[in-house]
Amino acid sequence: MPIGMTLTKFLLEEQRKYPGSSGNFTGLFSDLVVAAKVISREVNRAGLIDILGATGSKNIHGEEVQKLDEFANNAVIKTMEHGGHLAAMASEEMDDIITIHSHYPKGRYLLLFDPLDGSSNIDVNVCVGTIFSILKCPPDGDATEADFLKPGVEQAAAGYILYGSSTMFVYTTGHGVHGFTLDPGVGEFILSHEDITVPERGGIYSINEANNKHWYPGTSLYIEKLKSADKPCTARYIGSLVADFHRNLLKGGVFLYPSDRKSKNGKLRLLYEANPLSFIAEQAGGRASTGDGRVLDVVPTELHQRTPLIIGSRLDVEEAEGFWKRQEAKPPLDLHP
Ligand code: P6P
Repeated sequence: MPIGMTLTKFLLEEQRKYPGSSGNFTGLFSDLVVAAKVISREVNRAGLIDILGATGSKNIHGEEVQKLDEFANNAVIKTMEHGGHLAAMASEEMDDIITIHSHYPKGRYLLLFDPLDGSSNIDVNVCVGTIFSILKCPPDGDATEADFLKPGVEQAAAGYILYGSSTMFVYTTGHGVHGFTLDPGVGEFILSHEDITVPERGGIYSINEANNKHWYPGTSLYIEKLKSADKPCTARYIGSLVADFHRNLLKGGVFLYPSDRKSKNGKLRLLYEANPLSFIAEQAGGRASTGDGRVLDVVPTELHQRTPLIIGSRLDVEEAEGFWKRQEAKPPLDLHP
C-alpha cells in the first residue's frame, strides 16, 4: 500500500515552486522532522522507562522542569545545531539565546521553540506538544537577542508537533496550513490534513474558568454571552495549549488566555507560543488577538515576554475582542513581563 505524500516529499515539492531557493529551508525542516520523531518516541514510551516525573530543578519561569522537558529541549538543540541552517536558537527552557558552536556551519534562520508545552500533563498521559517559530536572521555578524525580538508578522514559518493519540506535524510557511500524521511503522509523517481551514465560527470555547474571579468585565461578559446563547457553546479545556488549539483549529472555536487581574499580560509566551499559533490561525482563515489588537503586530521587548491570547475562529475572536474593547475598566498592561 503506497505510503502517500511524506512531509519530506511535500517540502521538496514546495521548494520546486521557488526555483531560486537554496534548499536551506527544506534542510532546516528535515532536521526538525527528525527531532519531532525522536521526541515522539520518548513521549510515547515515557510510561515504560524511568523518565517521568520532575528533575527537581526549575526553569527561568520558576516552573518545575520535567524530565521529558529536558529531553525534548536537548533533542531539538542537538538535532538542529549542526545542520548549517541556523544562526541561533531560543528555547522556553533556556534563559538566553543558544548560539551555534564555532565548529558548526551557520545558516540564515533563527529557531524559537517551546520544546514540550503542556508538560504538567506529562505524568497523566495527556497530549503535549512542541511549538516552533522560524525567523530570517540578518546576514551580517553573529545573531544577538535583538534579532529574535521581531513581531510575528516577520515569521518565515511556524508550526507544532502534537503528541496525542497519534503524532501530528502541522506547519505553515505563509502558503496555507498543512498537517501530517506520523506512521510509526514507516517512520514517516504522511500528509493527512492538506490546506487546513478553521470554521469561521465554532461551538467550542476553551478557557480556565477557575480564573473567573480574576477576570476583567470584558472576559466575564463574553463568556456569559456564550453560555446564554440560543445555541450554547461547549466548554473544552485540556490545559495543554497545543491540544486545545489543534482541536479548535479543526472543529472551530475560541481559546482564551486573557489578561486578568492576576496575570496582566496573560500566561502564554509571545515569541514561541502565541506568535507561531497565531501565524497558523491566520493562515487557516482564523484570527489571533491580545484583546486590544492582532498578536502578530506586537513588537517584542523581551525574549520570554507573555501576551494575552484569544485565538481561533474569526467571528468568535472578533466577538471576544469586541467585548474586551467595549469594557470601561480596560486593564493597564504592565510591559515588564
Ligand atoms: P492554566 C501549560 O502549562 C500551559 O503553558 C499551556 O499549555 C496551557 O494552555 C496553559 O499553560 C494552562 O494554564 O493556568 O490554565 O493551568
